[in-house]
Amino acid sequence: MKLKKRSRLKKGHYSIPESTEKEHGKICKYWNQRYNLFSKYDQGIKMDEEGWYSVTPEEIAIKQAQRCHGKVIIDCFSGVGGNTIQFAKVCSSVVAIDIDPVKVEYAMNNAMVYGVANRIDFVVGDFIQLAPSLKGDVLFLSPPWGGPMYSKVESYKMDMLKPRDGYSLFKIAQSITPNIIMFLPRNVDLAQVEELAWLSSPPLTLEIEESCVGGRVKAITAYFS
Ligand code: MGP
Ligand code: SAH
Repeated sequence: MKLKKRSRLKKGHYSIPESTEKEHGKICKYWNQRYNLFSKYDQGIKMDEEGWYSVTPEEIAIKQAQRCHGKVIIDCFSGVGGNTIQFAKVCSSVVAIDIDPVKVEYAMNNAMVYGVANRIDFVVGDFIQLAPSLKGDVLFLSPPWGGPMYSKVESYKMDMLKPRDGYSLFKIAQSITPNIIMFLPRNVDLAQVEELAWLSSPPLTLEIEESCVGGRVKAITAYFS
């Protein structure tokens, strides 16, 4: 059975390791891009299914982190650590929060692979509940988009974000700092993103960036300040 699965892999692709093989069907597309996700993938990176389809590719995470140089950053939905690791390289301090203990365990492991684990405070918890106790210069929001099917709608609406709609998440974030970065689907309704800036008083400045890997747009990053 294992041999059969392996033989179906396209020429030039390595076989998927034992631990990930059972998830092969769902994550194959992402596994093929593994070095774009983590350049040090082969040095012991750990992923789960949601991690595979949600992690921010390294090229994008590096660019996002460069905007936060020297700041205290809170990565509110840190997943397996794609962003957290790059923040840890350039920020003065990093708090990484995820509600799923397995994600936090994997993020810690992955941060160790990159040699930055000692620069990060890892928290297992619900961002919504923790928000009143959080303090930082910049908040990074990379919430669940509702799975890989996000791209099937023509225009992705703010109320499709999890665990709350985009307006609620943004309002909670604003109670901590006006410096907010949101990582959003490439098919997001940009008028709704602009609305977030205008709903604030005074309105926030907003810069929208297409986040690319190898020149291909993967998502949108919105920088509010
Ligand atoms: P994708 O559209 O599933 O992959 O996700 P790809 O390779 O662009 O698919 P293709 O078939 O169009 O070629 C693109 C990127 O979006 C992923 O690499 C993640 O960084 C990000 N992403 C995807 N999802 C489903 C989520 C999510 O739920 N939350 C977050 N924060 N990021 C996501
Ligand atoms: N940027 C991350 C991917 C984030 S995916 C990376 O590069 O690896 C979104 C994450 O939000 C998931 O890991 C999920 O477990 C987490 N999550 C969902 N609800 C949450 C909540 N209420 N509080 C904190 N984390 C949450």
